[in-house]
Amino acid sequence: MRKLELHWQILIGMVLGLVFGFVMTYPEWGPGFVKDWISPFGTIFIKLLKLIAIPLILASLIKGISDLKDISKFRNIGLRTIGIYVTTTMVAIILGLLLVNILRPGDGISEETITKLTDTYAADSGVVSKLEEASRQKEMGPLQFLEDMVPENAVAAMGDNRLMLQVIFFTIFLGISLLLVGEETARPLKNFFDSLNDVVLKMVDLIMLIAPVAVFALLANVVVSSSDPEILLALLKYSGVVILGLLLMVVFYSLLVSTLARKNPFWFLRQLSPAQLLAFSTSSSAATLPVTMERVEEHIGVDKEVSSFVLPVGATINMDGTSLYQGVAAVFISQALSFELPLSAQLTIVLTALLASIGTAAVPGAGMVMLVIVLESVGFPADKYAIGLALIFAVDRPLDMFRTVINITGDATVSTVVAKSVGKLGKPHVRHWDDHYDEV
Ligand code: DAS
Repeated sequence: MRKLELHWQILIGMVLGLVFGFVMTYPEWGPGFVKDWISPFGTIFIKLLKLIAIPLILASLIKGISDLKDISKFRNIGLRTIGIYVTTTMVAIILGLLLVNILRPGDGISEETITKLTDTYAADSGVVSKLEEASRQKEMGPLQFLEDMVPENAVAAMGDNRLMLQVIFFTIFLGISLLLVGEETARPLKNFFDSLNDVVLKMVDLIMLIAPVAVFALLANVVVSSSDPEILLALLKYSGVVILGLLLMVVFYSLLVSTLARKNPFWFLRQLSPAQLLAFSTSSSAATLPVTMERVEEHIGVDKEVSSFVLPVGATINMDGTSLYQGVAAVFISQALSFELPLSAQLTIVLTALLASIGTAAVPGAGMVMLVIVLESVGFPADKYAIGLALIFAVDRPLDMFRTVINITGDATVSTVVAKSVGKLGKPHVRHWDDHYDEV
């Protein structure tokens, strides 16, 4: 029998994980069993993916830059990338604000629901830790993110996934210097990174062998840790607005892929789907990055000279799903607590949600931390932050899964569009039965 394609294997693992998780919510011992004996397999999988993210960025970015031959091309790719990233994030935020103002999900929240949510979550350790992290972020100066980009110790930076931007900074610095010393001198180092790149991509393939089991464990754990149905029902409209916005972002990306990259958007989304399913299961762009890179390079045909820069940078600073969510959540909380936001405040949200999504770490739940920065920017009363986060905490993890899918889909879309614009979008290395449908 033809081996099931990767995305079908992952999808089956996810569905079985959801079913198993629901079944395990009934027996008293169920949730504990899942957390103790099932969930670790998901955690191990995420750790394996993060383990190879840094070596993969290092190898593919060095190879990508050194293959460029001259620096002006790299500058060209960099400027186009940042420009399109900012544009797609602005579109996401404005789309989110339009939907939340038209559909007004916060108006229907009853007083007793607000009280129940506040009593349940305002003092929850998850909310408290996010508030503490947000206040640390607020203390930083406007150029702190630039300062943080420069590592003091390259090896230490590679030891911590949250410092991915520092690894990217160091690697670009090394890659450009490699270009400047001339081909002869650079050759041994270039050969080393070329072969390291191929070896690490093989490691991605090996790790993906356990993906179906891992996503089973991850989804089962999400289900047993989710909140009670009544609360979820109260937040259904809010969740619906976020998910509707995220789905409309997929339509937007499909338009970009078909008009600017001249690729069939259905073919594009199919090739990307294993990375999207992993993003959904892990809620982490950083953990998904190695698979996003492998899918974009090997299955969509984006040249490494583009993907090796655009995707790692995108995983850290381009979070369209998160920025849309922050726009919707900020206005939803204001509506629910009757704190009216004039149009000027909503325009402020466009800017602060853009900056907040750039500052959001590529790890689960980070988007909610930066939401406080957005709330503060529109003068939301500080003594109500905990209540505000409590209102949306119950559905934050499921929504994080959806917005992370959009985060990586946006990155893959921009890398494909930029590659096409600089003539670096070729035929996929890995042939698929439906590849002849790729051109529009
Ligand atoms: N989970 C984050 C990511 O990895 C996004 C978020 O928290 O909003 O993309």
